[in-house]
Amino acid sequence: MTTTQNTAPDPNLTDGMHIVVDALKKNGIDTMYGVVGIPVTDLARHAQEAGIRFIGFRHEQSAGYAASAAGFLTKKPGILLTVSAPGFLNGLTALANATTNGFPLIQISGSSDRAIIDLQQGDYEELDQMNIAKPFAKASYRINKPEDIATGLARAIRAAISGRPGGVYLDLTTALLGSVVDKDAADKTLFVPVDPSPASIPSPASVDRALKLIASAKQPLVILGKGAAYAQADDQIKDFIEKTGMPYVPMSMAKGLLPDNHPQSAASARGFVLENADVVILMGARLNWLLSHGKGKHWNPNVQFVQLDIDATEFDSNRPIAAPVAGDISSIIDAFNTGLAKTPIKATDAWVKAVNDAKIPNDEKMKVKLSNTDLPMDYFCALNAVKKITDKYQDLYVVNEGANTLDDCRNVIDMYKPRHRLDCGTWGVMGVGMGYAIGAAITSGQSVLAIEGDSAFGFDGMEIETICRFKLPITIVVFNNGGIYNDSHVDLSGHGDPSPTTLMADAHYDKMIEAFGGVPYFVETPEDLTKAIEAGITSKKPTLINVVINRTCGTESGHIGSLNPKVLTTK
Ligand code: ADP
Ligand code: TPW
Ligand code: MG
Repeated sequence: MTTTQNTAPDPNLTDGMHIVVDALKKNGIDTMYGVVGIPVTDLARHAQEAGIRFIGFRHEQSAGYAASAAGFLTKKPGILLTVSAPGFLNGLTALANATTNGFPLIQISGSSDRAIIDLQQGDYEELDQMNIAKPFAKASYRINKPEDIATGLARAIRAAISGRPGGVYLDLTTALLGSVVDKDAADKTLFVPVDPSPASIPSPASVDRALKLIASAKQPLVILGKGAAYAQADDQIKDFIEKTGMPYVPMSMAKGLLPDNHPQSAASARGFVLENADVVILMGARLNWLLSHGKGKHWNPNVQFVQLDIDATEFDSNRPIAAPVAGDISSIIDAFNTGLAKTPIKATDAWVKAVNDAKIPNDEKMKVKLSNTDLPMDYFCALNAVKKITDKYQDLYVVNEGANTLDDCRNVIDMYKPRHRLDCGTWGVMGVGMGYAIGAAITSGQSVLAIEGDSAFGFDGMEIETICRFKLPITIVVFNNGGIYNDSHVDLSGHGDPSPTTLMADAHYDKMIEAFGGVPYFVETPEDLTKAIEAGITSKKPTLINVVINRTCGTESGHIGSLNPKVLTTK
């Protein structure tokens, strides 16, 4: 293949940008998320012309979150397109977040002239992007030659979706994008990788060891993680859990894998089951901070773990795993379901009863909290109003971020469908809300309800313009308690500055969406909140509901105050 300078249109010629688009299309990529500028503006135009949707954002970070949500929901890598240097860096947080959460994402970025970058001679938007991306990505590649475009994309796709999914960086230089080559020769380079996410079959010995350990348990427990949700093995998992009768607890993004109102859900007896389970089956869930690393007072000191994970390096990361099973969840659960004939497993009546008994007082306490109707509303009062809608419209996608807004919502709002809840995830990151909501709306076409703290919403609030521009069926609820965690009202500055946690409690976030033609609501009562949400999700019109929340009821750091270093306290 010969490379020449840019020339006038000639049907026998093509260029780097068109080859990229052709390669994406051939690989079934139907949507790109991003922000354009030099050198990728025409790449987005060509993609659109070729029938790939281009969802243009106001900030690359949100575009990256949207693409990674699409990746998690569909098992196909989401595509983020960014410009060089600052655009690339704005997207990098989303790339790192995707890697941390195990969401398949490919960030494709234009970059400047290699020769000038390498000698640091000050090119326009000069940055050594490929090397900077490496610690934040599963893989980081640069394509330098037009004949390597299809190979580069195939490598990126394989890295994003094989094994533990994650973020991949793909660097496209300006010279590559602008290179002009023979079209026939370029077409011949295109290909689709065969079986890019191969099944990973567990060894029979590991399956046998795991089933025997579970069968020996007196008080077994399943913990479902977002790896299990991602695996799309919903029916097999349900079958295994129902056949064995074991109680289970879903991690937040595994909620709905089995409906939260399933009789075997032990979510409301979480403390009790963690303290008492003698064998815990981690199904696509890591023993990270979200599970207190499997150690300490929250856990039965004699607990043994069975861990099902596609990434064998995960085992023993926090404590010894008695029965590791390496493989993909679908293949493992198939093997488990078959193995039950030889090694039957059935949770005992005594254990099931103990778990059910432990749920009763907690369910009662929750009922009392939800019945509070004092104004201004606290989180539970407001969430009870939201729950009326989420229980009625069970297909609704729910996006959720904040501190109290996150923790209380996770506990109150039941999910009924797999992969319908997206939240702050492994990092507890703020600013994912609008991106995740857009990714969910674009991939599903269904209504999305984003339940946002007022601080969380502020990180990416400008994306409501994107939501309105694309007329997406997204209803945003902003729980406005005037601050991060709460409005502590303490002025330690001595000259009238707001406190570090204070935001504007009297703000009208609803007015923001008016600017773009969306539907605004300002609500102060649970009745009005329920009505506004129902109107929003059934009309499918972009809607923003500012909910006045009691300024003092939130706790600092939500439910993870224990992780907050406090040594010498201030006033
Ligand atoms: P959660 O936050 O819900 O507890 P994590 O993100 O900590 O979940 O853990 C998910 C785990 O699932 C990761 O260790 C990842 O390697 C694993 N995983 C992801 N996809 C699959 C799959 N298809 N099969 C098996 N394990 C998977
Ligand atoms: C990227 C730190 C954790 S929770 C939170 C912040 C800023 C906001 C909590 O206030 P919000 O919710 O959303 O109003 P509520 O209901 O408790 O009042 N920057 C990033 N990520 C994180 N996690 C932070 C800062 C933080
Ligand atoms: Mg708040």
